[in-house]
Amino acid sequence: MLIRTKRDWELPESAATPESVYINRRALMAGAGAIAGGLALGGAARAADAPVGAPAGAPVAAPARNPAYTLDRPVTPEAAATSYNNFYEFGTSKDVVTAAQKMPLRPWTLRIDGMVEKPLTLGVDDLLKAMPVEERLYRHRCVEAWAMAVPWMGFPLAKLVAFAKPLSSATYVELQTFGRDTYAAPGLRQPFYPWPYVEGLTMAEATNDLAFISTGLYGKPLQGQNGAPLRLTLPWKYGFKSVKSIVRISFTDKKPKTFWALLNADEYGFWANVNPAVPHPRWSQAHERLLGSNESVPTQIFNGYGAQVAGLYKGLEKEALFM
Ligand SMILES: Nc1nc2c(c(=O)[nH]1)N[C@H]1C(S)=C(S)[C@@H](COP(=O)(O)O)O[C@H]1N2
Ligand SMILES: [Mo]
Repeated sequence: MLIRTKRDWELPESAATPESVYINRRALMAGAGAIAGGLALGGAARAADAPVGAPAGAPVAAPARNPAYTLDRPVTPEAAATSYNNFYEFGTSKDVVTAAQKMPLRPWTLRIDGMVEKPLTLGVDDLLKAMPVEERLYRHRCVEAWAMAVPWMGFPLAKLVAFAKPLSSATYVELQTFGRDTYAAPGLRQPFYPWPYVEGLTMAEATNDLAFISTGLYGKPLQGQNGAPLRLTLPWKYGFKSVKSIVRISFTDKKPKTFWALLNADEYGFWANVNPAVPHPRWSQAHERLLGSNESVPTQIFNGYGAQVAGLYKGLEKEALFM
């Protein structure tokens, strides 16, 4: 977001959006109708009981959709959400699919450490067996002013926090993407960036029901480009908080030094709650472009999730709604 000379948000939409996201508008609306009508995603193509460790992108048994999370807009076409991505470990363009899919997703371990009863490293499939997987429809709002609405599979971050048994003195959670010691993704050679990618939340944010760890998308295991096999999903915050391909969760009593805040805290701060009233220094945040249709819609405070999260910021509004 910082060192490229040609930024995609400075280009006309037609130049910024890859061909693959232009899809027939009628097909999009038909798809949305099918979802609203309660048809299972993937329909007949979905295998009834594929193993938990099924390959990325392959259909798996559908977990129940949590009816508490509904959308005010059509579901984004799958082809758009899985081909227009931000994942700087694989390059700064939106086209990271080929590079990201080279990353091996198994074996994959998660390290749980910091202020916990007992530090632990466990395999991702052992973690998944211990977590209650469900499906949720969530909006996603990138700080670059594009947005999508997708069906994630996964489990509440609160369940992972409980599993980790943090000490009562822990006040923050830090989540980290793989570094070169785990997988030498090409973007990690860029010395300008403060690798590894780290994000953080207060304990109150991390245990709010909206905070989610995604393991799948559109009824299939998550693919590399979307942050497989474990990816944070925080629908009320700008997308850069939703750290991908997590290898470590750490508990601390110090505010985490996050990747984008280390680069530019005024533009990409620790809180990063979606707020249409506070423009980015180089563009407005009042509207957002929907991936797939390219429709422009007004941005909502907390990305429309104020009822669930505004209470987290009582008395903190001045900083938590600025950046
Ligand atoms: N490790 C890592 N996580 C990341 C990023 C990244 O570059 N590296 N980009 C973030 C940004 S800016 C956004 S908008 C979302 C994009 O997720 P998507 O590609 O699945 O839509 O991932 C976030 N998580
Ligand atoms: Mo983003």
